[in-house]
Amino acid sequence: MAARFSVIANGGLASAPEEAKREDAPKPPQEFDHLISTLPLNQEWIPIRLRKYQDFWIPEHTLPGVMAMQQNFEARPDDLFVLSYPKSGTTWLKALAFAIMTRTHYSMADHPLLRSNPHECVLFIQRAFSNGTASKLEAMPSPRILGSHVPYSLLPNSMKGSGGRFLYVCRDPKDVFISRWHFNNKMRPDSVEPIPFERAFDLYCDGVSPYGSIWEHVREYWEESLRRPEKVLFLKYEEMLEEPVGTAKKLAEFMGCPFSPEEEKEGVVEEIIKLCSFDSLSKLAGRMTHKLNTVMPLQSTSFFRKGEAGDWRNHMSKEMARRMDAVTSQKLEGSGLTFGSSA
Ligand code: PAP
Repeated sequence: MAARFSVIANGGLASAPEEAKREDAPKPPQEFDHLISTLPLNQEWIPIRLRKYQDFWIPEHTLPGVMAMQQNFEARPDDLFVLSYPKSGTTWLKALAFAIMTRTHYSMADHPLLRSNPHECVLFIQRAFSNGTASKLEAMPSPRILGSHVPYSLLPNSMKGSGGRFLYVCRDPKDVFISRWHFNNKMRPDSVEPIPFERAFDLYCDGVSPYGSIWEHVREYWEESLRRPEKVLFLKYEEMLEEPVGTAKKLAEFMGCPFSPEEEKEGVVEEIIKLCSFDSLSKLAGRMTHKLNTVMPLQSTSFFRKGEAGDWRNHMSKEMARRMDAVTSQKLEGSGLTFGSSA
């Protein structure tokens, strides 16, 4: 069966060091600089500076892109969006969605995911706008697959009303926090002290972390998935780990390209799961191309650490875990959405 989707692997973007050297390198939009400078600022998640914008704390370097995206991004009815709060399983979901959509285009022996970071195969919309490379998105043939960490309420209207489909992945907020903590430390220059763990914990519980309150983020997308289940597929990282085959089939079904009985018999589902697995991608990461963020020094390997559920147990005291669970219960009360508790 021919997959319905065609996707540009590696959006053709130069690597950051090359970009930085070129005088004609794409520039972020400057029209929002003044407005951004007036927004509340938090500088504790070094090296990320956060600005409070429309109730969410957004990384300052991304904000011109988020604002430009809000104004200018034109979604198409057949777009597929991979959406998430950062550190919730984005890289994995991008890999799975990309591999499923394009499965008739590439052989497993010469697959783009063997050499390109999933973030290269599925580009972040806000990053393309902040890098001044949004024209690359427009040039992509339909149907496109694109990603974003932007909260639902901040999305451009064209995305909310486009008829495009959303894949959203969430994860136990305790593990997201631990993953964020490690990730931030990797981004930090050696000369800068890390944010103290307890302080990071307090800020996160108060919703002051990159892309704002995780609870507001997941709640908005969760409610949208209840309103429009045919357009929003809401996934949990922990369930993906437990049920990879069921997840891959659910994704293919939702994306409009279900696995045929022949594909299932031939083991295509298992091949895709293996290609996108943490073991496989983390081993390849050192050799993967990745569009390094122009502001933060990031390696492809930074996106693969442990890839497990429950690592919070190795970092948080019982008291901290109980406190975060209490925030989760309170913030998600009445929504019907729950996460595993520490009890
Ligand atoms: P991003 O928002 O910066 O893209 P994201 O991919 O959402 O990050 O989250 C990274 C987490 O997903 C890491 O979790 P950890 O720190 O607890 O280990 C990373 O290891 C995990 N991860 C990345 N790829 C996979 C994968 N293929 N399978 C399972 N987990 C993965």
